Amino acid sequence: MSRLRTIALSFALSLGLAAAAAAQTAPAVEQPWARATIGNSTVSAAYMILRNPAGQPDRLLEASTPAAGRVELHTMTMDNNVMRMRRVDAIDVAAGGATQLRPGGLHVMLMDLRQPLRAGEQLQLTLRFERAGTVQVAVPVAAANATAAPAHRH
Ligand SMILES: [Cu+2]
Repeated sequence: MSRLRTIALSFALSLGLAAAAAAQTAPAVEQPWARATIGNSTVSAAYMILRNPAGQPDRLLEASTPAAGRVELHTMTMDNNVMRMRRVDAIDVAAGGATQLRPGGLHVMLMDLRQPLRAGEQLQLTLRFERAGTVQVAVPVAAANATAAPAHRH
């Protein structure tokens, strides 16, 4: 192997290691999915697991997608046997921990959808974390009845 090629190889290797190190501290988004819309509804929600491998806590501050005019972070709570949604300023992810967004709980609320979401499609979601910055996620759209969830009312 030539000396030049050896240098090029070790450079590529160190780049790879740097990328791996960065990947270890950025939050990992696992099992993302969004619910298909019913009829001509313009609202839906996206769910996922946010995993934070960093040694410090992080917070999801904001989400956006070209597919929706408005995106909010929501939670759901039981209030006299009625599920109610409310907006939250941020979603915490503990250091070395994970936070699950799921039907009936925390979710990314998609509003003013530009077109209906159909199962099998994908939408591009941009998540902004307080510490880790911006993370892009491809979110597959699953059938409207993928898991039982209370109806959203806005
Ligand atoms: Cu909601």
